[in-house]
Amino acid sequence: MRTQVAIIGAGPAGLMLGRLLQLAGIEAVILERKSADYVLSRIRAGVLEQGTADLLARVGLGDRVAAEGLPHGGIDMCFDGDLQRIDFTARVGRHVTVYGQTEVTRDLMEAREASGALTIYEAGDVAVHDFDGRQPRITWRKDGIEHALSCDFIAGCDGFHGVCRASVPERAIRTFERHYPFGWLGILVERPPVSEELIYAHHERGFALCSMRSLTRSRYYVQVPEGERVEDWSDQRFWDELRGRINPEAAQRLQIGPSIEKSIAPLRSFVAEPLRFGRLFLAGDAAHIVPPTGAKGLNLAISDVAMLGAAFVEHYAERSDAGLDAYSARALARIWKAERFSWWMTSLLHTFPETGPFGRRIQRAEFDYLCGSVAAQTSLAENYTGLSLD
Ligand code: FAS
Ligand code: PHB
Repeated sequence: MRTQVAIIGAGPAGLMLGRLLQLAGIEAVILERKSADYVLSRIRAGVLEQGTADLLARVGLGDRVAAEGLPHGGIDMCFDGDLQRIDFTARVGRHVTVYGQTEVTRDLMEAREASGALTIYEAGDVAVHDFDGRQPRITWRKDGIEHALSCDFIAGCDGFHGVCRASVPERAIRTFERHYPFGWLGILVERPPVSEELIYAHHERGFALCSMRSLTRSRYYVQVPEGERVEDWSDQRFWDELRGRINPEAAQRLQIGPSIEKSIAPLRSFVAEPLRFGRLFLAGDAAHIVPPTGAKGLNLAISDVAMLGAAFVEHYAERSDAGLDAYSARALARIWKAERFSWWMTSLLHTFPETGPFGRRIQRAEFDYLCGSVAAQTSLAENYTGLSLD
């Protein structure tokens, strides 16, 4: 088998890249180790930057986002019960859209299937070969048979635990990591959201987030120490803890119910440099991880492949490698700004073992400054709704 671009991973990054290439008439095969149902079963992000929603519309997938997505013109920041709304529309003239990552993935999957482009699910033992030469290859096993695919380029869209970054020689890659001593316990519930917009709450007991998937389905999170087990958290224990961390008015309004999904996600900041190794390119979680506090993970994956897709189109359509040569530096410049914002939001809103009394006063002062400064609110709004690609 042969193709122009082999994409490893059918998450949002791989599927969006496949869509961009297919619309440009560039052949791409996606290899995914899990089943399509498994990929869709993962409950992850919930907020689309305006640039992400705009790109979905540009690739012909804007209808359901427009019909079912919830435009949000701001968020509420809460600190020990005090509330401050950040008005995105007034500050930067942009908004975000609440639309689950699962739905983004579903839209991309269905469009790919309708186009007839090849996605190989349940591809076992995927391996990448000779990406530093001129004839990269992919091998994998399926139904007990070994397969091979030669290609011009490999796009590593296989997430944090994927094979692509792991296949790069240690001497050729540098990684940067910040470990957080806590995780997010998340719950999905078929109840109306507690508030029209998201509430990000700091409390001495820990961070909490009130989010949603629709006007009838809500998503909530509480910060938990690392090592916590989800089986130690009954629904009631979760609701009690959430109520104790958000502002009293919201706690009063909270409609609780049986969880339809409950899981703990670890938090980390991670960046690999560079993002190109000969004919192998990394994008999305294969290249970086952000704590979900800034709602950047999914959106960064999409902006990476928007840049990489344009570079592949330039290579094939204009016979120019300027975009491919510039991809790593260009993507990393935006990735690091998102890492900074996600780290800043996490540092402001979470309790850390080493914070201490001085650290908590600094966090309070940061919140008070945010409440009183249009410049600070504009900065938050600019980052949360998404920086430009350049
Ligand atoms: P993904 O991890 O989504 O996709 C990679 C794909 O590659 C997967 O389908 C995987 O099965 C496949 N793969 C892996 N190894 C392979 C191999 N060897 N061969 C073939 N395929 C392979 N972001 C937010 O913005 N907000 C959130 O609230 C949020 N919550 C999250 C919760 C959790 C538990 C996790 C893990 C992440 C969360 N994220 C969140 C971040 C998340 O949304 C990612 O940023 C997003 O999925 C990145 O998309 P991809 O880069 O496509 O990676
Ligand atoms: C979510 O709805 O899952 C969500 C929203 C905003 C975040 C993180 C998660 O920052």
